[in-house]
Amino acid sequence: MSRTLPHSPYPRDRLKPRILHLGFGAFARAHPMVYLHHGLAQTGGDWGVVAARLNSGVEALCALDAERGLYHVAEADGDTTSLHQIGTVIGTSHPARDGAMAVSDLIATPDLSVILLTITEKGYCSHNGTLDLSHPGVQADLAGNNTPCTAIGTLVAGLRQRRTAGHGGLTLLSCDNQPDNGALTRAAVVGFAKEQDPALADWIEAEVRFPSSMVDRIVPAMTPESYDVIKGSLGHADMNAILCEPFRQWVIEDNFVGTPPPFEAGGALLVKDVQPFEDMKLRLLNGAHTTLAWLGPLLSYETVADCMSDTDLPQVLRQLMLAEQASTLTLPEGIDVEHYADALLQRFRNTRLQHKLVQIATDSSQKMPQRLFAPITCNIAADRPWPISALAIAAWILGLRDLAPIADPHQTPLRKAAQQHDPVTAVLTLSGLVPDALRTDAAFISTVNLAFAALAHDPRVAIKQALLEHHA
Ligand code: CS2
Repeated sequence: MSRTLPHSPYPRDRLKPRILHLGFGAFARAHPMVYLHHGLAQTGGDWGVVAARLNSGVEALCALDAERGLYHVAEADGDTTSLHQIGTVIGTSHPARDGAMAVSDLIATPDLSVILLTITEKGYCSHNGTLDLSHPGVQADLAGNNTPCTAIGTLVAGLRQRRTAGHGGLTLLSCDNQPDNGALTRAAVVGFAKEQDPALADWIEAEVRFPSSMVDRIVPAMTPESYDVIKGSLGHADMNAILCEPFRQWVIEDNFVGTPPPFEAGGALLVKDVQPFEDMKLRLLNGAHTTLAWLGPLLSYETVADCMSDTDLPQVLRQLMLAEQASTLTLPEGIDVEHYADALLQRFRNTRLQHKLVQIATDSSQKMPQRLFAPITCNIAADRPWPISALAIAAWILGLRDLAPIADPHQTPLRKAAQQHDPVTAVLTLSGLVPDALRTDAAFISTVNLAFAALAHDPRVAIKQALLEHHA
């Protein structure tokens, strides 16, 4: 299938299909594959990857096949661009090209040990930490005969085949930005299996491990300019390449069936408890991202780095992180949160990334709960002010009302609610969106309403006012 290339720091012909990566997009190329690449270079081994997607992206997988899985990752900041040729992918799979059961067939193959997931928040088809049985995709997969369309249905179909083939369990490792993503994956997979076959659900609970993980690397969607940068550094085009920031972090719960792939040798941290790392990253980095994604357009900015050149926005983020989010966290041992926040602000200033706000704003209804609603709930309980978080939510509702539509699984009801006479109440009381404790809290709604009115009147003044509130 592949041969050792002069550039590969490990023999590619030894790699076997031991890892399946479901949802193989830009982040997969730039994050877990980079860890595996460096790990294999350190320790060797046979940990090859089959890159799979279920919906869009069959062309991207074919393009990867045409290069025998090889592609480049460019890590860029300031004047520096560092290139790595990644050789971990040994094959690809897509149901539209290879047959409806291609991916689940792979799950049942004896060499397979780990399934990596980057299927985005909505891919888990879950609500409040459990499988959403009213989700149309879940209903279709439960009604259908073995030709799943959701990631969860595909995983369960594959695990059923694996059990029948007698190959034993494996590890399902979520790499999506969700709190307790291991437990979430487990609940969705086991919940789905239970609906079909309780004995299969028992087998999964006994044989499959679901470690949680915190992933961090800023990987913007590729643009013509980023392909040009890569061409400039490489001397030729690579349409499979990815440009990202130099920073990367991966904290993984040490909970694998058998020996884990050499992620640790590639720089990952294996720990007993991921949660403090997850919460810190989701609230500080992702919470700040979501805040910029909606406040930035009100000041006519298009990228994260543009926002960082603003007179007020860097301070808005610092206050959000340190005055509103940090106090809601149990920090991982040894972390200096001011240092962490300042390092994040520095990462956001990376002008080489062209990280579009609209990319971050996508699927906001799936991101708000862990990034903003959960910390607001803690702040309300502790009687602490949360003026920047209120602005962020108000800016989201204003954007839903006034901006061109941005993809979101709840786009239709959200946009309809945002056109109502009182958009804040209409959006925040939609069912299944905001946690009940907030949805029914009149003080929460009126705080966001005030922020909304201020932003709609004059975003600059509203932002300056919110900044002053922490000093009041
Ligand atoms: C971003 C993340 O699009 C988004 O929602 O906040 O993709 C972010 O860039 C990564 O989580 C950084 O690790």
